[in-house]
Amino acid sequence: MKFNLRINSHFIAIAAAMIFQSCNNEPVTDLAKESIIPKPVSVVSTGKQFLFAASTEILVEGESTELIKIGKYLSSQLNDVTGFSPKVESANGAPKEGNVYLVLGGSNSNVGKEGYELTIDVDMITIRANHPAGIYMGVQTLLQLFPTTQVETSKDGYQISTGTIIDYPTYEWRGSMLDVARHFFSVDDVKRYIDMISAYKMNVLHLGLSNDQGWRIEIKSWPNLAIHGGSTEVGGGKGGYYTQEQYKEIVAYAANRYMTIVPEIDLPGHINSALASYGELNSGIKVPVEGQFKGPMQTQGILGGKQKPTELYTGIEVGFSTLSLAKPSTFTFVNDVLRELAEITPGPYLHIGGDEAHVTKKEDYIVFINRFSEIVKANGKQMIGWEEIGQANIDENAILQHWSNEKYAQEGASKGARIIMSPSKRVYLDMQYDSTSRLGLHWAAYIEVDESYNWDPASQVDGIEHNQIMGVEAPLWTETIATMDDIEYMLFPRLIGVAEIGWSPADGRSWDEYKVRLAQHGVRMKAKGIDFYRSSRVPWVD
Ligand code: TNX
Repeated sequence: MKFNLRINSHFIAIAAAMIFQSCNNEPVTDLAKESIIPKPVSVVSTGKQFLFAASTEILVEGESTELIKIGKYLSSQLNDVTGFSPKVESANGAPKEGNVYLVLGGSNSNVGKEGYELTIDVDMITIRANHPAGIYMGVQTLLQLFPTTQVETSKDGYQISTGTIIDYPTYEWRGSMLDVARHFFSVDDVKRYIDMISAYKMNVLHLGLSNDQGWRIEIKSWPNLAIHGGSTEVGGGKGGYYTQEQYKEIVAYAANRYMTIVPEIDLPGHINSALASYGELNSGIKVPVEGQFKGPMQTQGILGGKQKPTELYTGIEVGFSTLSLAKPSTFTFVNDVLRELAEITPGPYLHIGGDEAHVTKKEDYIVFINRFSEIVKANGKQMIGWEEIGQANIDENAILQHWSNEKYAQEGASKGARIIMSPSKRVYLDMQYDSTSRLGLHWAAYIEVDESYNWDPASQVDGIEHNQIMGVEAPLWTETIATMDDIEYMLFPRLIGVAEIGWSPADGRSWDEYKVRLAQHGVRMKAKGIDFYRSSRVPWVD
């Protein structure tokens, strides 16, 4: 009796939702027509519908606490868009009909660590993966099959088109970098950043934790780095830094979203915030007065033969500062900083910067990078550096991030390093969209939305092929970016395209097809309060 009642209420709800859908202009009944980004590897539609109703639960296989955690995340995300509060519990044997089922194991082995199979039948939605990360990625896809806001008439439920999606990433590294040194951003801002990029299946957040203008991470053995070196930012604002506890909170937040935090301390250049904090690191440098390179230069760091800290720097132009091989304190400092950073970073990577060391002699630069590489290794991590590290004695243990000079990238690749693609003309999200953009720089290019989408990592640099490329990363340098709204405007919608480049197969990708899917995501961004750039090249639907 009870069973019948359930079936009946399920049936009535389906009928009601069908009436609703037929009044609606364009109901999607074909799973293959959904605007999923990144585009899945394969979508097969079966033309029916699953009703996601107020009674729908999220069931997980067995007693896995990790699956329960992902289930609770899914439930809270669905609560935002449906108003329902799906219960999350163990399926306790075979899952009951009408529910969402999360299950580990038994999926297609092709899908690897982050892939998944999402099967939507009339009776059940199943996400199956080899690893919890894959379940999480499948959840992101499922969320895109729901509307973005609650529709009054859909209180009876939401129709989800049936079919099967088999999906997995092309590249293991799909990331973004946030420069918190030029302008500081709070822990809550970083968490929002993580959520925004994770919705598009990105799995790396690289944090630029130091630069000439600011030092943003507490180092207990050198406390003045954060206290003094973190006390300002570009333009002279108050800056800030993360305590180690706050940094761990960011790392844990990202880990819950299957995202790795990659911390960067920029060495041996871009180091004024440290030189301003500790006189003993100085051998005397010429610093532009008030940050203006065209104006007078002032010698700092040495006064009357005595080592002095430099002034804090709040300008934009860089390339004037360096650590000194001759100073005994230099490697004590580097060892302490990288050791403390490694201790609070569970991920396998430390990024040592290595870019634009214009006032470091080339022979010194090579000695520096070789030493950093040993120190990173001694701390159990793998070294990442910007492409200039290709000049040093690196090998297949190093990872090189290409941004501008293909020669350095090719040199590093020929030594066996793996490559992260961040070509500045395509994915530097601090570049203006066009000459009228209210924010951003344009030294590399103006980058409209189609230009950041229309390229392929595997054919970007001659001689660097697919199997040497770890993936893609879109940096957001923040010289001109000071608020969360600024971040959102520069990131969106370009970041969505970069996420697709990292995840979806290059074959069959085209801007003309992609822009139509992207257009549907305008509503999604709006619903999440993302202040995005409404490019005229995208046929937005609202
Ligand atoms: C170059 S890219 C830099 C950054 C700047 C950026 C501005 C790189 C490795 N160095 O220090 O913030 O340009 O677009």
